[in-house]
Amino acid sequence: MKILLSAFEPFGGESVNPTQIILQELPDTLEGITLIKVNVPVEFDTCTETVMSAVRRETPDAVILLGQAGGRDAVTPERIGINLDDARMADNAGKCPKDIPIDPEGPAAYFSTLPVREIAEAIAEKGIPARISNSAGTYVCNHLMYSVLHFFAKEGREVPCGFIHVPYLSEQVKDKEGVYGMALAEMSEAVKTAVLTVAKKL
Ligand code: PCA
Repeated sequence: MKILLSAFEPFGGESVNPTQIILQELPDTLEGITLIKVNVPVEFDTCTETVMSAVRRETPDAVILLGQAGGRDAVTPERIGINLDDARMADNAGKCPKDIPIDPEGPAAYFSTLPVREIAEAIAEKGIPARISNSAGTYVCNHLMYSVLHFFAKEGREVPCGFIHVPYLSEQVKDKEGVYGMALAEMSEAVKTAVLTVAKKL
């Protein structure tokens, strides 16, 4: 069994993105599951193709996309990706779309095809803060979630796919008063738990 995991590069003035560090920490094989790790630029125009070319090459059994949602206080499997780009700040290529549909012909939204309830509960059972999120935002993470789900839907492929946001790492909030940070060990455990929860259902 193969599960593709994607991480984003740092953005928004941060020098790290916790998702990249999580992927570096995770083994290449987890309880017999091969983990395919993909590093994705924080760019509206290139993120989807980066993931889809890895999907075509590796034909994974499931796809788990990861991103940072600084300011959240839990690991949050996303329930829904919407057909909208509306950036508050430029992406890493300098692009700042406002009120633009991702695909004018596409449906308004896609639900995650990952078991989001089971993932959130399994992570919370380990004592790590986790809950379902009902909005992945309107920035690059939502763009990637919507676009990859759209590809699978158009191709009629039933590959479970979805997005999980993680908070800032503890190290990232040292200079941010009152902002939640999570230890790397907890985040890695959360992502491992998500992988095993998804794998159990395949
Ligand atoms: N988080 C951003 C984009 C990259 C990332 O890690 C987002 O939530 O859209």
